Amino acid sequence: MKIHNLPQPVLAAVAGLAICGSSAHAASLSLYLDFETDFADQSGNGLSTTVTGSPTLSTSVPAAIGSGNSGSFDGNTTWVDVAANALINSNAFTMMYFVNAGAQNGSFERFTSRGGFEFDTAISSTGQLSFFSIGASPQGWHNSGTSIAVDSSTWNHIAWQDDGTNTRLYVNGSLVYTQVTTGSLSSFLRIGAVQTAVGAGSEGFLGLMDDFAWFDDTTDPLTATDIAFIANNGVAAFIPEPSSALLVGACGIGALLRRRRR
Ligand SMILES: [Ca+2]
Repeated sequence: MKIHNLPQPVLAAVAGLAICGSSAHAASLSLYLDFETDFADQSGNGLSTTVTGSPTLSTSVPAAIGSGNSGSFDGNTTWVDVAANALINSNAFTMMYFVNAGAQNGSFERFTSRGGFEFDTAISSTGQLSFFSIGASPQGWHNSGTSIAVDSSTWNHIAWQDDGTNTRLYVNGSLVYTQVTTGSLSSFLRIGAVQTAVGAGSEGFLGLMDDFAWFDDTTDPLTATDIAFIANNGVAAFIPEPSSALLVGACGIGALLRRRRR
């Protein structure tokens, strides 16, 4: 069957996929927490998550998303563990989230951590975005030389992209820092706390998070344009849900209508 013989709704869906350009990236989405109704993986891959404590849902969300809920972590007793999984171990990946960090909570308030200090991301006590690098060389915190401070009283989109050689930091869609790193990932991922024992003042995340996503960049890495798009529109706008034929169709129909108006 030739493509122009397809029924209109199918054509619209095909056009939507092609024009929205998201089908390839849907395949590379390894893990996605949208914090709408719970703290489970919404990527479709069914990665196992375990909630500790009682993180809550907040109606405060990034302007880029505009509605729904975010996850609220208390800094001491609440976090979400994602069990070790090959889908979050690739050498090339992008991990991203919106955060509203609020007041600092310890030296390196962890947005995320991995078992064995494989890779931690945080905000320092002086409000600088920081990460504990992947692998053994050069291992340690990277923050003091970067002076990448964010306004912790509001929402910011933070993306960490690693191509196997460099870790790059994007803030609100702009590349702000690059650091050579080596090493690999294999352990569990923790969202909202340091991977070791936590307690009062022990560097957990005190604030709000929304649209946490992990992309496997092995075959189709996110571009700077992709990252900026998500920072401005959220993950769901970048990757329509596979089951949302209506949304995909609407995207395609919208594009067709725009074409006809020209
Ligand atoms: Ca949300």
